[in-house]
Amino acid sequence: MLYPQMNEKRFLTSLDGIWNFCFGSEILEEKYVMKPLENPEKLYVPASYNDQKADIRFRDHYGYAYYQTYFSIPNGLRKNRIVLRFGAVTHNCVVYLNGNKIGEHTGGFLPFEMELDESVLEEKNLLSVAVDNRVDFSTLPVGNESKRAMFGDSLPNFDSVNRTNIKNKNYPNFDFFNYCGINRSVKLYTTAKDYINDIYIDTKIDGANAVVKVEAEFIGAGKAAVSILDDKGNEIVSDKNINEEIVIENAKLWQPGKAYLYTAKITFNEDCYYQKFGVREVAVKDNQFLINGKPFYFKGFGKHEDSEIRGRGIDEALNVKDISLMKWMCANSFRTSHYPYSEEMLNLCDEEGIVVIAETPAVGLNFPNVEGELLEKYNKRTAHHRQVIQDMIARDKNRPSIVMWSLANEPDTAGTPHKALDYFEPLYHLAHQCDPQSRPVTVVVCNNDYIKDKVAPFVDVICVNRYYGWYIFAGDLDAASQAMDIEMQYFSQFNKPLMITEYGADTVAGVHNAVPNMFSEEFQVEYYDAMNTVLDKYKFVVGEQTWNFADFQTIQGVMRVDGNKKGIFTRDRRPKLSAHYFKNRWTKIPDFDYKK
Ligand code: GCB
Repeated sequence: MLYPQMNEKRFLTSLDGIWNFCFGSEILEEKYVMKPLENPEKLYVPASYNDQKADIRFRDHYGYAYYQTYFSIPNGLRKNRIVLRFGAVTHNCVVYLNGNKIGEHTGGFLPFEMELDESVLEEKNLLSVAVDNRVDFSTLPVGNESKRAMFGDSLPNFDSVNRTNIKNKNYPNFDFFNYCGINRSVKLYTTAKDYINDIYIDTKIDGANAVVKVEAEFIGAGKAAVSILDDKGNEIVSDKNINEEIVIENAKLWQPGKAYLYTAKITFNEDCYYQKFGVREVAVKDNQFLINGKPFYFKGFGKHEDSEIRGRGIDEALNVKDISLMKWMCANSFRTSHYPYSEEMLNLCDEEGIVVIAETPAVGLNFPNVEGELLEKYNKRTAHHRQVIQDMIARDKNRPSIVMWSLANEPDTAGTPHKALDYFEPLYHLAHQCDPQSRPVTVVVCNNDYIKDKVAPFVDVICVNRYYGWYIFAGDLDAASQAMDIEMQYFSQFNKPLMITEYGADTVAGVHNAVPNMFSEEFQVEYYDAMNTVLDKYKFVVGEQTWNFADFQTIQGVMRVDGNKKGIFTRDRRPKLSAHYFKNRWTKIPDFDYKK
């Protein structure tokens, strides 16, 4: 799916701003979508609704919420194809225009769009969006079906409280706040009636030159042409055919930290699109991860899209700040844990040379034997997982920043190892097939009984989340180091690269101690230093990504003090001691050839 753009043939505008809003129940009610809302709340779009008001209903809502706005299309544009595009609505939604249903979407982290034709458009249009925030066994991320899972109270005395008296709410099987609503921009754009629907770019390095293949999908018949522009907008190759091999002489590579972007300009009848791309190759060879043929070392983070007030809503200034903090620390990469991030963040990574591992929202997966209603939900979830893999790759396939796809975070791959492998094997092949660049594919695992896991050694790069010294051997860094060492020895047999995609310790900014105790800033530094000493011993360990870049909000619970505090930065992006520790460490670790 192409990112919307304004150019000499396409018009683009945004519907972002203050919208009308109200809460509904667990069923979709037509009265909130057919006509203007009565006494609506005012809310900003795009942003999660949860933290926008000092009102607990917003934080704890369960079920549908309704958004409305008005727009008009200038008469001069109405002869064009008009498309309404949502960057992301979390989690499921149904869209209405002037009381007519015009679309729906499942899943909260990817864009979707719909054409608005004359049959639905009026002079002044009422746009209504019904948004459902419920997570359960059928959704990604996965919600718990049992209320008990949250309370942990299995005593019979609490039975009646658990089962009957508690109002319905979300029970996430994941450790981030279930921020919901219209989280990314809503845009309107136009194209000609015959148009460019999609573009696929692959590049190969051939000595000093690059060989570029541009494929495209058109709606309608006509003549298409491709030209290539350099990063200043100068045309360096002109008037080529789609699918023709294009040679860029003395090509500049897209490198981590040194991005260089070319643009493929595609024209088709009265339509035109400018697709940026980079010349870069990715490969896994033996136990190395190669970018442009050289062994790359990942230095960086697992992140979240999370901030005060906006929740999971897009904040481009924050994105700029985060990338600048990464560069300040000499980090080179992050993983879009635990869902696909906004296109705007990935555009920035393409421009800034930040290396990205792109993850689906498949977090909280397990593979129990289920029947009846749960089996139906399980099958729905499996189908949805296939769909999000396809849609994520369709959206992000041309991005040079993305070097690997993560199909899931911490599925229970050791509990039912054969079932898990049967589940992931087809998804692994699907991801490779969908991607014109066939990037490496991984599944991020965290199994205490890791020897049973068949998925981790099956995928292209073994990605492990590990909390020895925190959840296991809490506070005992000696035991933690030994456990980490034993696990690395075990994984070294597979002749594949491994990276630590999460490790960390909750750290309350401002808590200091001469003797490193858990939760203090000193402990976080000692913890990372102990773990890094082990990781540095192993050549096949090709990267370290801390958990987390910044403190983030989670569901309330005794394990979380106003959220997860494993950030290297606080939620408002102030460095903890460990930020200085990693800045010092990563300044000395080169992007390439760290472990010769
Ligand atoms: C994990 C999860 C991550 C959690 C983290 C933690 O393994 O992947 O979502 O936030 O642990 O802090 O417990």
